[in-house]
Amino acid sequence: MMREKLEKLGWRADFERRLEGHDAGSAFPVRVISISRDTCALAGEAGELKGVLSGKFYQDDKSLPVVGDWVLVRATGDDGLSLVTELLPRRNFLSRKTPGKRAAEQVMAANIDVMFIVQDVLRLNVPLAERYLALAGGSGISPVIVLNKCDLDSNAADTVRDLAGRIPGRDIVALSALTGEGLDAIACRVPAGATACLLGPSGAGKSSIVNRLLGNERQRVARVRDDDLKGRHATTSRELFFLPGGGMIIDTPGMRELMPWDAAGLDESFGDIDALAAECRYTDCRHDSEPKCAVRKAAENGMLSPGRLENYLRLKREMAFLESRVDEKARMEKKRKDKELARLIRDYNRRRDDIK
Ligand SMILES: Nc1nc2c(ncn2[C@@H]2O[C@H](COP(=O)(O)OP(=O)(O)OP(=O)(O)O)[C@@H](O)[C@H]2O)c(=O)[nH]1
Ligand SMILES: [Mg+2]
Ligand SMILES: [Zn+2]
Repeated sequence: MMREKLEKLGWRADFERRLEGHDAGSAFPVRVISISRDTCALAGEAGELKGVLSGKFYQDDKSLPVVGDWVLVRATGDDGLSLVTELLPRRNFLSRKTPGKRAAEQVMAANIDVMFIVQDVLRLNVPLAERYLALAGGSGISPVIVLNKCDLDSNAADTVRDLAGRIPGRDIVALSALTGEGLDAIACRVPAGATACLLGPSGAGKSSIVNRLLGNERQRVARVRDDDLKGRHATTSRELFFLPGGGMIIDTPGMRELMPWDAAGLDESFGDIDALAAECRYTDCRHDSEPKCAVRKAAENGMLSPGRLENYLRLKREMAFLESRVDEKARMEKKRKDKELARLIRDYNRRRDDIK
């Protein structure tokens, strides 16, 4: 089938298999651009569409589509709305623990190639950057650290050099969304058909970057010295934009807290520590006070930055705590289901006895 238009939206030839079993005559694939309370903006072969989610998405545990997802829609009556009937399997996705106390997963965006971790160069927070890197680890999404507002910092080049030393082997770019300097580094990392996602704290300049790339003021940005906006987000929902070069970029609201959901990403993004750990005497070494710990030794020798180790251990502890809470939740859920099943069987037997 000809899919040129869809390929521009990020459709891959191997996605065709995901359509098997669906009636191609009535249902067709489109990509989710944005989601609001009851409708979503979609893009497909016929251009942009407005959709509503089928009721089945609201039944328990079914994952809801997010920005970047591919879904199947069916044209509905004359209200101009398409009915979203199916969520197609994701190539990958970015997810975190929902903010607050609940131990639940929140998928932020799906089918992503590049993740831009944006920070204000004057407020660079390395542990936070490492957290974001852990989010990308293991997903096949290439992370790029973006230091924005370089127009405000005459020492930006030193900061980049210093950062490169602290997180070796990472892609780092410095730019200014205000002057446009260095912005090509963003554009060239999002070639036609590729999808990028901007993440980072509020006020880092994510929406300003989008506006610069688009050449207009599509996204609302916080006004400078607007103290009213302190602690609030200028951007409140996620949205996918089409870049002039044919790539796509998702703007997201700033995140106050970031807790990666998948522990697998952690070891991958701290590969240096993982490699050192192989030399520890105990395979289950926690790099705490165990004898012959290669990781702690490296930190003492200056081979490994103590700050990096500390951040790794903190993240590791947080992830372990989160996992234990998820396990606990699953255990409670199973108990509830088992009880329910036992009740159903009891009722069934009772009714059968009544009939007899
Ligand atoms: N000097 C300077 N200011 C910038 C630059 N980029 C963004 N700003 C300013 O920083 C403030 C925040 O920018 P936004 O683009 O709204 O930041 P954001 O990351 O989208 O923030 P949220 O939407 O709240 O997550 C605005 O006042 C921008 O004008 C830059 O490169 N240089
Ligand atoms: Mg914004
Ligand atoms: Zn150890």
